[in-house]
Amino acid sequence: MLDGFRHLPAAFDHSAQRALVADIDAILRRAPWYRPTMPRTGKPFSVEMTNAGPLGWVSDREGGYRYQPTHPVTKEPWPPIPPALIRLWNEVGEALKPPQACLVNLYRGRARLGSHVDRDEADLEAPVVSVSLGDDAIFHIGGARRSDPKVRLRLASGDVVVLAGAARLAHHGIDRIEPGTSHLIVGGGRINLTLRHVGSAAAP
Ligand code: MD6
Ligand code: FE
Repeated sequence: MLDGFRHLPAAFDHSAQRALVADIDAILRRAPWYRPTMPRTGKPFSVEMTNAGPLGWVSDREGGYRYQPTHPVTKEPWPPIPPALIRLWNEVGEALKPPQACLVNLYRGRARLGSHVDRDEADLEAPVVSVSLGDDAIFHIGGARRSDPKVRLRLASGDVVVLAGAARLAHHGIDRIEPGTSHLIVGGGRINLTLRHVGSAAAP
């Protein structure tokens, strides 16, 4: 069931985590947090988001889930993906298909991310690679069907998750974060960086 799922605990040590937080601060100066809304209902996400890379993942009531080259509020291009994340991709991702989008998720308080499949990419073959920073999170992953049995695991700061093979289209999400388990992020909370190759149809 979880063929292609990899959890690499502590892939980034504390100083590498601090360097990633500095990279995120630089991204935020050009592409501030915004709160996406659900397609059709317009219900706000509990997670705030921004992106880096030629494309960014966005969602709103009118346009739904999609990739676009500009920030939905500032209308500016997304800043580049930090080199440390390109290196991570080249180590654990698909070297022939570069990462085109780095989604940055911020969880504070009771923020969560419901069970979903990452399938807004034109190319669903390349793996999806993520890095967790800050507070621990309870992550779940199941199978191709929403009703498939799920396993839960704790993602800590510096952990990397890879969804490849069969796990690429598995349902997964964040049940909750555990506030106060890390002091990495000023103001507390958790940041997850998700790297994706989007594919030709959506490329700029
Ligand atoms: C999160 N992660 O950890 C949400 N998706 O905050 C994801 O949705 C995710 O960690 C695809 C691959 C890895 C992930
Ligand atoms: Fe996901």
